[in-house]
Amino acid sequence: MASHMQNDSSSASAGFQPVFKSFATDAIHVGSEPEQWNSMAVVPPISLSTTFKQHGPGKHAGFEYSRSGNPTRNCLEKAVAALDGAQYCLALASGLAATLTITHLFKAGDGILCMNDVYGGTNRYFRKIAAEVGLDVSFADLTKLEELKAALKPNTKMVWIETPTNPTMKVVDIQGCSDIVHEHNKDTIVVVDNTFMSAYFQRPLALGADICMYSATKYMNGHSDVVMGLMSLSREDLYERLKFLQNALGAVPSPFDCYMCNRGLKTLHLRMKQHFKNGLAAAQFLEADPRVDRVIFPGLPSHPQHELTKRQCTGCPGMITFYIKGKLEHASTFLSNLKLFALAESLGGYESLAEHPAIMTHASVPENERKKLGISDTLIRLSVGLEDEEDIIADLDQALGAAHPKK
Ligand code: P1T
Repeated sequence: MASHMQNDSSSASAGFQPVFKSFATDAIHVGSEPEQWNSMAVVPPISLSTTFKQHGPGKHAGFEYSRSGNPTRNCLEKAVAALDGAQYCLALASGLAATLTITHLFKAGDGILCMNDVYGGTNRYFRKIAAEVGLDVSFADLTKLEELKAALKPNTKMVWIETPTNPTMKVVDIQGCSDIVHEHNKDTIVVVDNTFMSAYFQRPLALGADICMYSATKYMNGHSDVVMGLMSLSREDLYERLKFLQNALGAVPSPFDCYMCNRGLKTLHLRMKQHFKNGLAAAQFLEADPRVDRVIFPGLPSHPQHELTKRQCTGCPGMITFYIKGKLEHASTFLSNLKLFALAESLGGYESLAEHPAIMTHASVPENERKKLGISDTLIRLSVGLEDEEDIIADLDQALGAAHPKK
């Protein structure tokens, strides 16, 4: 792996894998080559045309109709493929559109094994839609490789990993899982939802996964102004089938959104380094605070899979989950009193956000499941943004003060 990487001297990333070689250069240049346009535009134009003139029937210059292919989408897909160390990338209309497009690879009776803690909408899609059209959906704690081994069945066609998980920040061993799954059946695909880590901190394909997918709505775009999904892969047969599905299902993003996301990628490396720095500072502050029960941040030595995180990632994003001391009313008071953090769903933008998973993003997960996973009334999720570290910590401090006033 070392030959693909270069060193990063920042102290936050000490002990983690070195950053991927030429990441920033690729983010800025791959797919944006001026020579592809007659105008030699340095910034890729937004190609809004839905259709493309043909020289003769079936004789086109690479594009026919904007659902099947679009020049601005092409630029984005090339850039993301490079950042994931992949041959190919496909952009979809949302993270969930990417999930459903991938799931359309399968038919009734095929098995899908999913990590038990995943984004609430992913859980809802597999349980309420995929299962109801006849897919055999099951869930297991994939942090335990023995549990994965026991859960694989002869009909298992896809294993769905999210790491770190949303919202309880469990870290799954991608290489360990991929080896077991491919040994069980080399045709069973391993998909990693890489939304939390982004391409900057984790390369699932290099760790044996078949598809790396994202809600690009989060860190990849990074500015909370685009809803989009992405998937990267290197297997040509899978790519051909997924490209067919991208067009045939039609859940594609607009050229404007592709332009925006590609623009966001140009600063991914800078943003992620700062998210890590601010996230670590906030996590350390919370961990030392007596008004907090427990902090879950894979960049802290107290995280149960901190060593694994250092082995498989180049750093950590600004995602922190913590349990506030007390009951639901303490969590509510904390969230209602934040001033710099906005109380809102989503994550991965430049601005700090906070939310209550049990009531907000994971309300669609059945209550007994939420209990088992630890998504309790006192669990709070933070997406630490790029504001000044002191201001972030001061806001957390004053909101904790509101929830637990000094007697
Ligand atoms: O929202 P959309 O772009 O469709 O992506 C869905 C999705 C997929 N995977 C992960 C890990 C996610 O976090 C999400 C969306 N999550 C939120 C909206 C949230 O607040 O957690």
